[in-house]
Amino acid sequence: MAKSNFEYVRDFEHETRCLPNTWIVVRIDGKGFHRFADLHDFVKPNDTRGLTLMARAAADVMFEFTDVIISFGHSDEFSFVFRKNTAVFNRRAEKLSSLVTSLFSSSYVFHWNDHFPDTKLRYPPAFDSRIVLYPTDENMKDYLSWRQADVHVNNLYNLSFWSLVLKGGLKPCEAELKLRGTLASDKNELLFQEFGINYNQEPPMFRKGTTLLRKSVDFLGKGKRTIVMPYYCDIIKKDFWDTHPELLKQGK
Ligand code: DGT
Ligand code: MG
Ligand code: MG
Ligand code: MG
Ligand code: MG
Repeated sequence: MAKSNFEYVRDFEHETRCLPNTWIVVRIDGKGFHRFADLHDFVKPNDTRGLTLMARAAADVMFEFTDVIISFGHSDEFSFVFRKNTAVFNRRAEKLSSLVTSLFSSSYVFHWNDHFPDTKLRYPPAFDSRIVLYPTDENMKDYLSWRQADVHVNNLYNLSFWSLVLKGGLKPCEAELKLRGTLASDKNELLFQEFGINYNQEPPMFRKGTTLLRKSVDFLGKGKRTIVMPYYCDIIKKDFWDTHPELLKQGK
């Protein structure tokens, strides 16, 4: 068939290929989840229903994209790490980023009722995404450590803040003032002295975020099945990578 006169518009299209031999990280983050969480009565500061729904949607992304070797999330965000030499969609950045995000979003909505059986979804949530490339294993591990360190900082602050507001009767601005300039040790002390909370005994999911790994397990004696397993452990220390040596090997 002859080409139409309009064919030339294709030449305006532009695609970005991710650099070869680099870890590809796609990170999604909920748009305006401050409001979304309020409107849907999320428990403050951590709502187990919301966190497990995020992990459920992330697992769907891992079922679809088998080159994701590890994902990590907390709050309204999740990071997906594709193995260094993945050839999925010829490493086209827009394809990867848009498909991960749209699958994540639709899965979040799809499974909403299972996690929030008594809460009607008030509007369709949206997620943004970005792609970051990391050339070395060390860079990629540091990226994940950075995200987990963020969980710790935010969670300690949010728990202190909401304890002061919800249990201590402080106004939000008073709680903010009280916490300004405090160190982690001060917040630990405040939680313990004023509210009897031992921070280290808070649920690991809240303190450490959710790490999803692919694991091969025996399936009712009918051979091996690969499943996506949640872990709520430290991923900053070297120990994590020693315990799961296959990650960096699969990652190549
Ligand atoms: P953005 O990402 O710039 O569009 O704006 P936000 O509002 O999504 O801000 P972000 O991503 O920095 O922070 C996540 C917000 O989501 C934060 O305000 C608290 C809320 N959120 C996430 N998980 C929970 C939860 O389990 N419980 C409650 N109450 N809020 C949560
Ligand atoms: Mg933000
Ligand atoms: Mg957000
Ligand atoms: Mg966020
Ligand atoms: Mg098409």
